[in-house]
Amino acid sequence: EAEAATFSVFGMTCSACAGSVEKAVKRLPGIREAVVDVLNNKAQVLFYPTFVNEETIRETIEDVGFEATLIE
Ligand code: 9UX
Repeated sequence: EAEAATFSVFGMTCSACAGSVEKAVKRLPGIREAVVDVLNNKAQVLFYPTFVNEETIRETIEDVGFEATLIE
């Protein structure tokens, strides 16, 4: 079953920033959906914990160049 995770993402200043975060997260195995909201500095991800976990997703967002914190 898919699990949901929400991250705060800081440093995104335009919608293309959000697009690059979504693209990077969706490229990971085990991602069902990723939605990034530049206005609210949030990323919501549905994932399958057999294949990926919150920390891997968080690090992937940081690798794109933004500061990410798991909030729920
Ligand atoms: Mo927009 Mo984001 O020009 O790294 S893509 S600021």
